[in-house]
Amino acid sequence: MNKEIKKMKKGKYMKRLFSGIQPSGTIHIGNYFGAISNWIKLLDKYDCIFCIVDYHAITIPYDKELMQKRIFDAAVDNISAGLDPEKCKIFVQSHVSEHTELAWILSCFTRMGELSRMTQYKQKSEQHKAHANCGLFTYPILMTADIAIYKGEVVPVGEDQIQHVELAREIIRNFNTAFDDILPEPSEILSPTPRIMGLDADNKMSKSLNNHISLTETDEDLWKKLAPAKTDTNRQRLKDPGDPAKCNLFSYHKLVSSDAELKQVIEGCTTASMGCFDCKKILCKNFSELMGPIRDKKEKLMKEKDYVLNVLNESASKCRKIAKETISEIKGAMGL
Ligand code: AQP
Repeated sequence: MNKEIKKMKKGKYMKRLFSGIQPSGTIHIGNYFGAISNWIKLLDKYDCIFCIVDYHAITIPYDKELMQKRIFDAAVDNISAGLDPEKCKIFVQSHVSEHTELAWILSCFTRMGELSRMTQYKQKSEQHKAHANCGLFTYPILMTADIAIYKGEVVPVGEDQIQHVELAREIIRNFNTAFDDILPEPSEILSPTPRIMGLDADNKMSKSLNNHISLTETDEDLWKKLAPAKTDTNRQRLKDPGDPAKCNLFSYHKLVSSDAELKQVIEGCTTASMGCFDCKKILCKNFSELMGPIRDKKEKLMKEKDYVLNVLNESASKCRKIAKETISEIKGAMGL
């Protein structure tokens, strides 16, 4: 039996939740609706640890001059979106070295065949052919260590990460079978919208595919992205009716538009009484309403650099304490 690691929060025992985000570019609405919005809902239910996973971000080519800015921006975007630092820990992965120490240990419990089945590895090694490296291949082991070092029990992620959480369970099961049942097997939690497609309508929205809408886009940039975005290809002319089910932008409408607006858009599209331009204008307004308060909070936080850095440092020091306890328990069990 796994030992249940739970923490007292407001007089109640809570399971530990872990999730991460890469500082590999602008946080986008795919990250928000696939993961971050769910993280916010779970803040009061779990003992939450969120990690800006910079070691994961170096598995693909990156600009070293931009890294610290991207880490800082990721922290600001997440806090602005609603990750209240009073209710969770938010820290940077490379600030707690036990993650990589445990990753090495867990690599000895991971089969090469399992790693080579990972869809993300196949896609990213294809996308970055000249840079397909061992770190990209062993990415899921580090992710397993990220979760296991805190004995994380639940992992809220987007659909693209389910396969990695499944592998994490298997790696941890292999470890537990060989030694004491030290590590809990984590379960994924999905948001109601676990896969947001990119503006290209062909791939999932991604930081590195340049098909994203940033979470803090200005109104002007928002419109620049939505105006030329693909809709149902049947709508060549204004009088051609369309099918919202075949329109990528309708999937965005479902994220932010009211029931009445959805009805209006369906009717307008299927009877050709509304053009794509007007449909996009409604969408643009609704995204802007979602982003407005996040942009305002971000503007304020960008001027409070010390506060943000303090949140990251304090969280890292609390996480380091937990990580040291886990690694020492693991080494003891392994005879190291
Ligand atoms: N399009 C998406 N739809 C739903 N969820 C998504 N997530 C990412 N894209 C979508 C979820 O967001 C969390 C953080 O993701 P990440 O930054 O750690 O890694 P990622 O999945 O690789 O995100 P990107 O944007 O595609 O980054 P790059 O281009 O750098 O690889 C995760 O829970 C993820 O599932």
